[in-house]
Amino acid sequence: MPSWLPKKSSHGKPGWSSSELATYTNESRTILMNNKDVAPQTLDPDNDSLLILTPVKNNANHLARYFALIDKLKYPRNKVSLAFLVSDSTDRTQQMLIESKKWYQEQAPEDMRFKRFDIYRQDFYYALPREQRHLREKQRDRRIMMARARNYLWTRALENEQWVLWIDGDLEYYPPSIVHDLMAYDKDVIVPNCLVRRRSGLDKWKHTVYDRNAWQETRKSRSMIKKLKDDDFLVEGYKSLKTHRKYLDNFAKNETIVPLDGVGGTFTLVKARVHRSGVGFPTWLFQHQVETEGFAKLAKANGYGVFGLPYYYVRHVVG
Ligand SMILES: Nc1nc2c(ncn2[C@@H]2O[C@H](COP(=O)(O)OP(=O)(O)O)[C@@H](O)[C@H]2O)c(=O)[nH]1
Ligand SMILES: [Mg+2]
Repeated sequence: MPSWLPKKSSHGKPGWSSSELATYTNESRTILMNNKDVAPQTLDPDNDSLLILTPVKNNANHLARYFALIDKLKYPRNKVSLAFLVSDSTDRTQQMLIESKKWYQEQAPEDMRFKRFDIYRQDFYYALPREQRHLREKQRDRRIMMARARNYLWTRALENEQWVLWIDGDLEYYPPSIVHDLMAYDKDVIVPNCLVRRRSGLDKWKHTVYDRNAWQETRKSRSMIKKLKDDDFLVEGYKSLKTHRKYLDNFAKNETIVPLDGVGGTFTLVKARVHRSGVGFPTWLFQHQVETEGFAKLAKANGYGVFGLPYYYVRHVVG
């Protein structure tokens, strides 16, 4: 070993105190100890760079609005890269993305060009009729498939970006300032509250939480979890399975930002170093969860902070 190399990194996370470590499970302690000496410096940092990742499957009907929203984002274009993973699509999704890429990267005015615009294709041969996609018995397979898609996407697309932003292809609205707004909290993982808007009268709209995957454990949910078998799988939003979690619409008005234990993927800002340290989307049960909630649990087990904004809204199409 060259003598000039430091014996031990003086950067990165400070050592974990034994009282801090005592609050983690054995599994989490092992993960934490593995990551404790990672220094945050890289040779080619691209400060403020943002990689937007979107998995898509038969998403053609939503793509025009997807790009209209991206175009409204107040974030320097030359700092933004886009990457899509198309799977199992039978509609025009892939063709439309190829046309969009040509427009943005070759024909559009310079100031509309993205730093990168990548389209990947990977089929998983998983067919699930859209109207069946919320049946409880389909969730384990469906969410594992989504986890595979997300892992495929970030492991292929992530270069030296500093931030990763997951945006689903079927959002209806988010505020143009959202990227700066979320970054300002400087959290490892942060999500706004994803709502859906339904008509409830001639001129009336009713907003309810769409994404029930953003939650905080409660005393009741923890004691429910203690009684589970190792291979029991948890999902939200089913009357037949009460998880007793606290969702983003269960917080008081003054609770602007709250720690979470589960997140969804509709709009999720992640510091790229979280993914780079190996935290992806479990395709196996991790603490009874897979995909995005498994990701949140895994991030927390690695010592990262996971947060939600109960009163900052984005909107999903009626689905
Ligand atoms: N690449 C890929 N994308 C998918 C797959 N399934 C869903 N998607 C996309 O992932 C995002 C979330 O899926 P969606 O069905 O809207 O989930 P929901 O809103 O939670 O019901 C959307 O952009 C979909 O187009 C898949 O198997 N592969
Ligand atoms: Mg959706």
